[in-house]
Amino acid sequence: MARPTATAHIFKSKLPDIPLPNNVLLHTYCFQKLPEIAHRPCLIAGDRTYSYAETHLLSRKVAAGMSKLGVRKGDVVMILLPNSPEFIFSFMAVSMLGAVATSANPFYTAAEISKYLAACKPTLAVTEAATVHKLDMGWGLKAVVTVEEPAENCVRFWDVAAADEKEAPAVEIFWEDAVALPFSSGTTGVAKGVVLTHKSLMTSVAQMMEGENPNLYMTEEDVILCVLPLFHIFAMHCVMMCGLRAGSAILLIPQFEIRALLEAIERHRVTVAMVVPPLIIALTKNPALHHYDLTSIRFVMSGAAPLGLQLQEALANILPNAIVGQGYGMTESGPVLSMCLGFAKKPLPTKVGSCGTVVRNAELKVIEPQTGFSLPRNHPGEICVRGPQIMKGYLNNPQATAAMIDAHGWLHTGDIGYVDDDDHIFLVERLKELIKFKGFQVPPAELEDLLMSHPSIADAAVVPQKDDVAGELPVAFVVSFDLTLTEEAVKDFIAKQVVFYKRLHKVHFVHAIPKSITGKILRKDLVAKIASIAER
Ligand code: 4UV
Repeated sequence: MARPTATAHIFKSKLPDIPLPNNVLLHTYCFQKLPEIAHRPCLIAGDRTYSYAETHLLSRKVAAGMSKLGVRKGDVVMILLPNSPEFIFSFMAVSMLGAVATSANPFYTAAEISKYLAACKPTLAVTEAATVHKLDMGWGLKAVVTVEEPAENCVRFWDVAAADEKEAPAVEIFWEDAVALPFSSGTTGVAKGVVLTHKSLMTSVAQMMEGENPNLYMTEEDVILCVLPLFHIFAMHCVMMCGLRAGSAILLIPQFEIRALLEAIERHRVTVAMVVPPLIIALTKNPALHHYDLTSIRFVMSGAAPLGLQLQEALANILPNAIVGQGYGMTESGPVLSMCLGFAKKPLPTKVGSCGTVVRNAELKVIEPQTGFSLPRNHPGEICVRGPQIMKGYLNNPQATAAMIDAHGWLHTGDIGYVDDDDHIFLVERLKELIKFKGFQVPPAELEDLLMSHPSIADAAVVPQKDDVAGELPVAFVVSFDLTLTEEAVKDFIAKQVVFYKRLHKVHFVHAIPKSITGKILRKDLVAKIASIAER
């Protein structure tokens, strides 16, 4: 094999670059086909279907109503909802107001939500009555909107949505203005607000949907499954934004229950499914699968976590008429880095295990982590991406932004992968700290901070342990001089403070945490230790 040199090896999509729309705001772009599709189904939620005309009108009404509640250009609105029409109306309304939508898991604990509130100080929150008690009003919330009957001192969503759409203020919004603020821990540290602008998100949708041969071909005939949470960038982008742009119907599933899901797929003749690998495991292992007609599905896109070869093949066998492929995304990269070309209008050959090729109108390189040299084909290294779609930066954190996006505009993903002779991208491992439980982010630094706040814990490190179902599980190594401290007590201490998927699976008591001379936790050593324990 050729030795890496200082030459820049830059990889592009197999699809040609195309002129992308310029200066179009995200909501305008998503609803641009409205005149042609006004009466087509847009959102399906239980027995209620909203047409495109209704969805657009309700988004405008909610914008007018939010403005009456004091939301101004640049303000942050927190959406803390399960998958629902109200999530989408709120998001689009915020975009129309030139405000910024931040979203988080409604199952988060009050302490987790408070961290987000403290970081971005939203003006308004839209949530469920059962979640209101988790909102600390001390961070400057002017009002809380609830989707059902209002909790005390809250406003009813449908009263907000009753506003006269003509009263929504005319605001001057620029392409470079922020529109979404999802949180991500990136390559290191705790979760940070990721500033995504109209430009980044509109471009990212356009990279999927534009051109003679769109990379992600979906039309108004499609019914897209929305079972992944809209508060995470994958569904927010690929289902909500791309789905609206395509004029497809979006089938909203608020919570995962396998039989109800299968029934919904059959009943609504779902054609496109965006999923994460654990969901594929749940589907393929469930004997009930064979009682449902799933033949309407024409493609399944897996993302957010590695999809094993056997699993991909198992699903392909169950759905012989469907293309099963992967998308590779990251909140900070705006979000899509690469996409399976089997989803294109005129599909190109795909390879099992590949995440497709880099999106069009963008560049990708693979670098040697130690030297930063760009590597040729077939050499694994850190994947970097550059293009108009990547984030503007982390909210109020220039240092973390500079660590992620270098002076030449390359975003360093912290993922190790390579590009093969046919431009296909294969991910090999994760260089960064991040743990992914069923595609959900579990930032080790957050759990380490919590562990260190325990009076009997002197030092701690959290690393991933491989798991067939969840992908990875968080496991802690703890130094404690209190010999009475038990594994259960440490687990309980964390469980009380975090959402279910951040709970510790195992706690190992050790004499010291291995660290480099600069004090960095030697995570690879701990991961190796877990593997050796598992082998015993
Ligand atoms: O920041 P985040 O939580 O973001 C995501 C976003 C996923 C996608 C996937 C396809 C899309 O089309 C899309 O819009 C969004 O998960 O986590 C980013 C990290 O998740 C891992 C990788 O380590 C990223 O840096 N990851 C994401 N996709 C894959 C993956 C994949 N297909 N295979 C393996 N790991």
